[in-house]
Amino acid sequence: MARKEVFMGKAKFGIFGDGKELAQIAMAKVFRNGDHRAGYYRDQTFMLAIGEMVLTNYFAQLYAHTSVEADPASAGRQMTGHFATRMLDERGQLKEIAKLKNSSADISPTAAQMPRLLGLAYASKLFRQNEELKQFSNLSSNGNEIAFGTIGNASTSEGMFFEAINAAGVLQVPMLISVWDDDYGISVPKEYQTTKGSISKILSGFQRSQEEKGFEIFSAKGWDYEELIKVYEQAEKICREEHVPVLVHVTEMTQPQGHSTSGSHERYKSKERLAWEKNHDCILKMREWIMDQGIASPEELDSLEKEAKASAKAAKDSAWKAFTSDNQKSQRKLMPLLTKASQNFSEIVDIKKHLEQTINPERLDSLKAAKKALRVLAGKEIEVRQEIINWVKSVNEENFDRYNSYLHSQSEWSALKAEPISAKYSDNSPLLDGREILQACFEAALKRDPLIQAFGEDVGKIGDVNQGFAGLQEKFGELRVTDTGIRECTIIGQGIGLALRGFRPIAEIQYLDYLLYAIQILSDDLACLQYRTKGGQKAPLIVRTRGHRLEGIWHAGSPMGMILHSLRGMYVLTPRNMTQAAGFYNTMLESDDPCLIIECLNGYRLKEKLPDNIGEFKLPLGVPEILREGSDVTIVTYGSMCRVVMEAVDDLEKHGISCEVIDVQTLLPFDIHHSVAQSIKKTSRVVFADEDVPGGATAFMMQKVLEEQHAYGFLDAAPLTITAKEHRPPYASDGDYFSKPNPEEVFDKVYGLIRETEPDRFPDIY
Ligand SMILES: Cc1ncc(C[n+]2csc(CCOP(=O)(O)OP(=O)(O)O)c2C)c(N)n1
Ligand SMILES: [Mg+2]
Repeated sequence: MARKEVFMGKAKFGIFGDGKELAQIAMAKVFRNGDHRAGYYRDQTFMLAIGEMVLTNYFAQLYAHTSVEADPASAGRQMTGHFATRMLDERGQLKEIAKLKNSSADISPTAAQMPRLLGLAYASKLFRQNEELKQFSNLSSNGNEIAFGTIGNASTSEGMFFEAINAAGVLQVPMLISVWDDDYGISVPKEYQTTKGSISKILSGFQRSQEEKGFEIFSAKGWDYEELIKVYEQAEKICREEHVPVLVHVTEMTQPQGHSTSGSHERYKSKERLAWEKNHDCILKMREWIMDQGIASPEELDSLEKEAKASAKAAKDSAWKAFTSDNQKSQRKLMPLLTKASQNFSEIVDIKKHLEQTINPERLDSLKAAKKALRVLAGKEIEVRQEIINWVKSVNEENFDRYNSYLHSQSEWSALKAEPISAKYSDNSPLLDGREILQACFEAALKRDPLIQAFGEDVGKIGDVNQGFAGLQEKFGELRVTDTGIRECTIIGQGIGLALRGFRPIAEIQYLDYLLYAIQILSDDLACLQYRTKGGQKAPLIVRTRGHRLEGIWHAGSPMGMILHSLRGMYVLTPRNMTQAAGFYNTMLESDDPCLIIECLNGYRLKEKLPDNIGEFKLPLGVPEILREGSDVTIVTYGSMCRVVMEAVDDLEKHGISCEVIDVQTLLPFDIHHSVAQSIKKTSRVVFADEDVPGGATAFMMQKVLEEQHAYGFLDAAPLTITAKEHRPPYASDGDYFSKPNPEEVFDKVYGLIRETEPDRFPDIY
């Protein structure tokens, strides 16, 4: 039915779970309250069977109905087959998820449900093993929850599948992953996907034994109900009771209508295969089994099927009716206005007619018509013109909520609403290494909130490579401050899953250069979670990393443009020293937004004064700090570049050039009160400086300041950027000096900028 809707043009795209129904019924029988799912687009039967989706929801998503009530998973934002439950209440706080059946929000990239699945399972281990967490009975019942994963056979070819499987085996977490195996990934058969053509066969080395921990691995045929039930019952018991990860390989599944609505499988499946699929369709097989068992007669089954069809049709019709009537509400208000306007303007008669004749009109059709009508009415002093303008304004507001809201948290815990608290110092505030400032901040945090977790490569025993967590594993135990394998993508997934289940994780990526291994999952899963569920789920994960400047091609990177372009939905904080970093950690640990905090890799040994209120002071986001006041030029920078710029500015001052230096502190959000524009008003010149490539984050800052802050009109000279070279910085001090901006380069460029207007006062140096 849904497929037909697509072919009739009532929906854009269809991808369905037919051929995979029976295993999902079996899985649903062992899925209990408190459990979590991370799966993919074939799971419609499972979602219906656990009662977390009704058929009208299913059709509402197919049509892209933007109402949360109609499509609770995504409010029309996700294409069909992207399931999710609403885990947050109206205020945006977690519901009592230990008592609910939960599904994390699906995403389209194949296998990208795996990293998050690991974290969802890891949470159970922590709830069971950490006594301090027993109080959170709203989040977990003693860690009894299983994280159920589903994945297609071909998607197991992805690297992150293997990374997550290995990590789950190491961590021994209750993760029950089902592979729906239909022998194909779109048109590509298993010979091209999997060694030996079987994922359970090649994973058999993971099988646990008496002596060694590992996985329990089962397989079952997708059309054999008794076998499926038996396997899932065993799998559940081992997984839930012993916290052993389990893989269930469900083979001999079919895909009766091909992969999706965008192509037919007759193009790539042989006649024999198509015939086999027909005979092994799991609904057909189930029917045979029911009759063999004498559970129901063919007539009874016929009538059940008839009923099912009728109820599906009724659900489809009612979802369509609700969708179209909601969609056309604003158009109904516009029509009389167009009628009124068309009395005097014949062009508007045509615009109106065109809109009336549009089949299944969408919101864009009426907005287009209104805007075209307003072009005709431009400059005309008639009442209806204002009425149409008001209509446009009001639909724009409504549509902003429908299509653009929830990029970030909109709750009272939004990081932007945090009350700042200044750092306090007294006469005996000690001067410490930067890393010790951070360590004091983390210690206070771990003491304050048992849900705070820190983990990553080398974070546990040695307290990270720069010792920000030094000694804290000893104090708080291995479950709170934890080493992980070298696996950036699933370190982030571990954090996402934990955060979804109510933890406050700090996941560490050892160096900024290695964020590339995790950027996909950060972008596809974490950054868009609130958005794609329209506030139905959140994962306030703090990603901690360090970078900008140290040594060599892979330890000195500052790929800020890449980050800014791919992580909208997260906040990106770039503190220049460890005190600022601590202030941001304190702010973010109390907010419910995810963020990336980038510490300066060359700052851990520099001396800083320890604030007396290290565990409490909070820095606001989007509020720059003026590091030096000046009148000739505004220099906008952040992170490690602050020190480079300050050195240059000292020299410039000696030559009579007065610079105002602004550390923007956070790139997302960027200078929310437009203080850079205020500064340019005074200096009339602006320089954007950082260590990214040309056109990277400096271009981002320039767009913000010139366009968004309207600073263009205050400028008397062309804006300037100072950046690193286009290549990565070679090893050693000279490699750095000739690749990254240095104080002499900053001096020369700023001097040159000032010389442009006062060549007599500032003679040519070279
Ligand atoms: C990273 C990525 N690459 C490609 C695609 C396009 N794509 C969508 S589904 C699919 C095949 C998946 O096959 P399988 O995992 O066996 O699941 P099935 O559809 O057979 O159930 C592909 C290639 C995608 N969604 N994500
Ligand atoms: Mg497949």
